[in-house]
Amino acid sequence: MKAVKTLGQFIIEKQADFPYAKGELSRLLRDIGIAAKIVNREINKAGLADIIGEAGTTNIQGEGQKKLDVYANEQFIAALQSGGECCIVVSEENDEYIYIDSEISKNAKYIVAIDPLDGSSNIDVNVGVGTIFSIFRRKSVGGKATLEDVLQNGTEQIAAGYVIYGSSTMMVYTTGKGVNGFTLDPSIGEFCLSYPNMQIPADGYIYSINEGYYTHFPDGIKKYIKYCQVEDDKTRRPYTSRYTGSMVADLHRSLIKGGIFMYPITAQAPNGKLRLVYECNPMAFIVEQAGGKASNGYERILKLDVTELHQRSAIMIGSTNMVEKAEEMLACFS
Ligand code: AHM
Ligand code: MG
Repeated sequence: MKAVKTLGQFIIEKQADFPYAKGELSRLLRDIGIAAKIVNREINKAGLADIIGEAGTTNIQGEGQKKLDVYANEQFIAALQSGGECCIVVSEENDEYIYIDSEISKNAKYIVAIDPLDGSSNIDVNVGVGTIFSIFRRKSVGGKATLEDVLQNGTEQIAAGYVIYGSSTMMVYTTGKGVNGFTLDPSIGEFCLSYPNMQIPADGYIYSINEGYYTHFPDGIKKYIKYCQVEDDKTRRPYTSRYTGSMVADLHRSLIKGGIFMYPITAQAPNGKLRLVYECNPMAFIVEQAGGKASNGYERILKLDVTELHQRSAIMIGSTNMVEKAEEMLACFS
């Protein structure tokens, strides 16, 4: 019988990949895993506990927050605060960065960016949602970590991952040495290694974009959508279209089956909708580590300058050949 490998065991084993590691990153990842289990428990009983619906507050982007957004945000921040490895948390749900000022965190060198509940418009209808996280090492030495420590490019990430609360709950993460996926076994309350060394197929046959905004897309994107829909046996077109409204779910599918996820600029969102720090960079790191590609249509996502906490970016991400084809079509119009 094959032994189950838990997330905790795997993290400890992988610490050997970083010869000078003192276990801090491992502890940080473990803390995120624990918070994810707690959030998962609440999500699973959302309808029962009457915690779905609007929280009555708005986040910095002026979007209504769901109660579970607030709950997940508090839970992850609390886990990071009490773990002692993190000096700053930045969250999609908070206007400013949160400096962790406690005795156990005084030597903490990690910064965590988090989208605590991505795709939260799906909660009311019981469709998959997710958590996305990104981890950096602080650059400054001594004194308090600052905003400059937070505004690092995607290439500086030392780990990133997501949790998908779907038909089963999974945590997928990378520390820059490949991507591994763990499925939560509710009977033992542990994430267990289920997708070792995930590789995204270079070609895919599923495209994922909110086509409701079609008339507002740049011409290159319209051309690519038409390309996906044209019949061609050799390239197995027309492709299938799938869009859940949850980037984590749409990208998780692409990671496993191959595909492209796109959120381009639109007339309403001239810089794109998704956030570079909390959504695009961590997902780009994971997908690149799995052998895929992520760009804003012109440049590699991970190379984009990060100048603001809540900066937005267009994104096309997934199977390399699909992303390159979409880039090629955008280039026709620039
Ligand atoms: P959120 O972080 O506020 O939930 O927004 C991000 C989500 C993504 O998961 C998803 O891909 C996108 O917003 C959907 O937006 P739209 O409804 O405009 O297609
Ligand atoms: Mg989000």
